[in-house]
Amino acid sequence: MRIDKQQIATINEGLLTDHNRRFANLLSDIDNAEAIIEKLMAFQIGIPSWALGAGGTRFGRFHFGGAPATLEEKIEDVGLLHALNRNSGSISLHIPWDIPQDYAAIKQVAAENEIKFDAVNSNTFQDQPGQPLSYKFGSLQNVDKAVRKQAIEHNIEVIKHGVELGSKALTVWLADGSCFPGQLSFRNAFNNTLESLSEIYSALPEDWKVFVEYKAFEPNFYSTTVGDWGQSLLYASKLGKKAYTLVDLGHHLPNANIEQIVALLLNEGKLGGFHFNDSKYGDDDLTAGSIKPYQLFLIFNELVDGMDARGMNHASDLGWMIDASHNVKDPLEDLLQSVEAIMAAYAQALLVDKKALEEARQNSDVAKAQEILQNAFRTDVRPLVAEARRRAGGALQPLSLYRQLGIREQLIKQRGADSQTTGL
Ligand code: PSV
Ligand code: MN
Ligand code: MN
Repeated sequence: MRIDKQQIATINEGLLTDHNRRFANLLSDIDNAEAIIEKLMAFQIGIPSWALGAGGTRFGRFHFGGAPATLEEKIEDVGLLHALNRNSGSISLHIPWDIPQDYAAIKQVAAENEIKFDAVNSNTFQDQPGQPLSYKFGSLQNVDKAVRKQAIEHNIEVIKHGVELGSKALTVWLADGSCFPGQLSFRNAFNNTLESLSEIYSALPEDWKVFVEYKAFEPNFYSTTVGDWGQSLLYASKLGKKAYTLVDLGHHLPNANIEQIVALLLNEGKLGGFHFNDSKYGDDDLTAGSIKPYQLFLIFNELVDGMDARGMNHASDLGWMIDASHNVKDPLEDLLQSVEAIMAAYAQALLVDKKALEEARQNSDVAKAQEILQNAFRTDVRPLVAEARRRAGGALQPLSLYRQLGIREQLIKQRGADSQTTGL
């Protein structure tokens, strides 16, 4: 199904008086609104194909109606999100959860929905049916060269799928590590992983990047072979200029200062991609901005500052993706909320008075520096984000429009109340 642009415009009409009032109020407080709106309109966040099906935890998965059963339907779902907010213009595929069969047909559906293909993700953290060798004791780190070879070949296969679809990056997340002291040699695990990654790196097309995602824990609980940003940076530096670190917000030890990590990675020119989500305890994969919105803002503040310092294009020079899941929400509603939260944090970061902040820092005026950041954070930027969406042809209120149009009900009618998502 597709949402008609005219439908969106008509419903926006009815909301315009209120919106204009709120927007005008906000405008009287800020002076760079037009520049911010332009940036917000350009910003696109990749939607993970795996967040469109039934989420869950290892304790169970709860079904919802109208779930996308094929890759084409997942792309259509991202198309719905993009039609509503105009900031979800790409999909990130996880292979083999999604195996593109007919490239031309898939690209056609993507084009009809104005969707591009973001980074492709390999999967060597599960054994697939019929797979000759097991990843139980790791993949790229494995003591057995044959297992490493199988994992390398899988990654090269994923790159090939990505090339066909027009992706420009491979994300490698490894579950590799150990559960108990003594289980492995840290040095051998690192060296094997580096050697394997180098082989994958050699298979990258000229204009591709590889993102090395780190994670401190889970499913291995004693050590992870790409366990933190230092280890990821080490791999990325040794691999070469096409290799970058990917930061997933849920992959740190509790209370890590992620904004500082982001600032330093950017400073080194080694930050490549992002997985947005939120968490209270671990890799909770909750809706972005739902638990720690101030942290999300502080991260964006460093992103904007660091990217500007390096003359980077906010919209295109980093891979922005969501990596969230949902146990109790309609996945499309959840994703609309995540995108909205990310856009709000970005808008707030664009509001920061950088000159005044620098002055406060030079004068060691700590209270003033804090005030400047908190002023931006406490500004209700929702009318600004809504205005950018409206100008791009999206909905002033995406979530209520989604409900008003009965999109879930229509999907259930079309796909059935018990349609099953492929993969995962
Ligand atoms: C691992 O926890 C991770 O964040 C990686 O990005 C995976 O690709 C994704 O989750 C799978 O759900
Ligand atoms: Mn992730
Ligand atoms: Mn994760």
